[in-house]
Amino acid sequence: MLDHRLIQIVPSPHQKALQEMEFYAFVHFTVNTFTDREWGDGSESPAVFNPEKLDADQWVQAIKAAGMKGLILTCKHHDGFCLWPSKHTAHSVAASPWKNGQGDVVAEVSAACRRAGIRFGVYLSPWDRHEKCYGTGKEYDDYFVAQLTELMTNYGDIFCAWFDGACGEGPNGKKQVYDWPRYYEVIRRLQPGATIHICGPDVRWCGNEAGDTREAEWSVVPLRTQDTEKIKENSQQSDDESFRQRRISASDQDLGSREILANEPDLVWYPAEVDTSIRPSWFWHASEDDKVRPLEKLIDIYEKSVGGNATLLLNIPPTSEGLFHQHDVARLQQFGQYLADCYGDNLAASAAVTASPAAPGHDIGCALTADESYYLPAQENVPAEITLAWPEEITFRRIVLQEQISQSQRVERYAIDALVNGQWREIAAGRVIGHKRIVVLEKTAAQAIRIRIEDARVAPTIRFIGVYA
Ligand code: FUL
Repeated sequence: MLDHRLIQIVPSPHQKALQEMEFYAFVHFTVNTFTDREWGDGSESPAVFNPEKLDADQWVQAIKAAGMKGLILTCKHHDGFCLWPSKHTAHSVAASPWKNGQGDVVAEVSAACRRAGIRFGVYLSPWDRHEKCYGTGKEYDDYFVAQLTELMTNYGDIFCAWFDGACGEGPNGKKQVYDWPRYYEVIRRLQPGATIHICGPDVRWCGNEAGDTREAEWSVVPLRTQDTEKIKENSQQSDDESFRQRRISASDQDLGSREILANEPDLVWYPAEVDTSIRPSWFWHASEDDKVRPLEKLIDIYEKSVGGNATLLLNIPPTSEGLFHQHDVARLQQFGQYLADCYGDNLAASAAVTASPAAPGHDIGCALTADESYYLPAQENVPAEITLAWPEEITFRRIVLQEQISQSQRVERYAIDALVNGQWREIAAGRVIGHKRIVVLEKTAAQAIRIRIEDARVAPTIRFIGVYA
């Protein structure tokens, strides 16, 4: 059954650009790095902050080697300590012994990113356990907006503002009602290309911090999952726990199937981001130097998130010296090598490819290039089929499919068959493709592969097909 209403919902240019980035780094760094804590309480002395060997180029080279395209720095975490010399507080690097108070971590990291062609983004915690005016309403909003303005003005192009929903008590025992629409306005005005994540309208939290992705991660969802008035309301009611955890929880498995969307009057493009750490914790703890997650686990997280229509935000915490630990660096290097080895050679390039008749200008050849062009069947009704055949049997372990999301998310069910000894056998099936689906298989030998789009909102777009050994 066709549904033209749903495909009216498409990403904004900055949402599309974010999904193209696919994989980017989180860097958790603050006084906690020196006090061995995960949440500072705001009473930490800036005197503890002294990363004597800080080398932002080392961080950036390590994340680049892993194939990441951006870096989001915790410019201020819940403890309120600012990694830049903010004019609006004394609780910052300016009061620390690091570089005799003359340093600016945000400047060093953003410059290193620029040098390496990596995009830079900021995490600024609304919850501030140090700032005295936290919980007073407009006074704190003014403070927060002033800090946001510094970050959005003084550090070049920013690709993302990441807002955590945690909303606990300030040093005065009070809780703040965040003025989200006001915060968003600052970002839209000063960095119109930036996406606003989590407590924001552009990118939604996947619902867990373990690295898990839903099997069907839809990008078109009901407006209620990101309505800003709701966000305000909820933050007023929230207890210690972050309200975002209640809004979209890991147990809400279906956020956007056609059944869910059927009676929703207002829909939005709101894609998922999976955030997780390379270690058990977000901040560095010497006790976790031998607990860097195994390569196999990282591959699994990557293939389910990036390959499951979500972006992947992987945290790597610098040590108290201001460097990524050698174990993390080695893992990132291995991971980049895996990506290059696994996805370097597309076997689809040597296949004879046929497909259901195409709409003019959208023949199947469009799905074999890495550009924006896409295959579009002439007929609106599914099923549509694409067959790739090789002169000799090939072996493969991964199949990559992409829709052209500028045309919305259309595919609702797909299946893949392999031709083995003259017989077609179904080897995979699923629901969502979206920006990217990575189908992970046992090593399979076949002479041909057939991709069947069995259900779609309207004629499906296929932007890319990859087959990898
Ligand atoms: C959470 C925070 O409380 C953690 O410390 C961390 O920053 C994580 C990414 O978000 O809500």
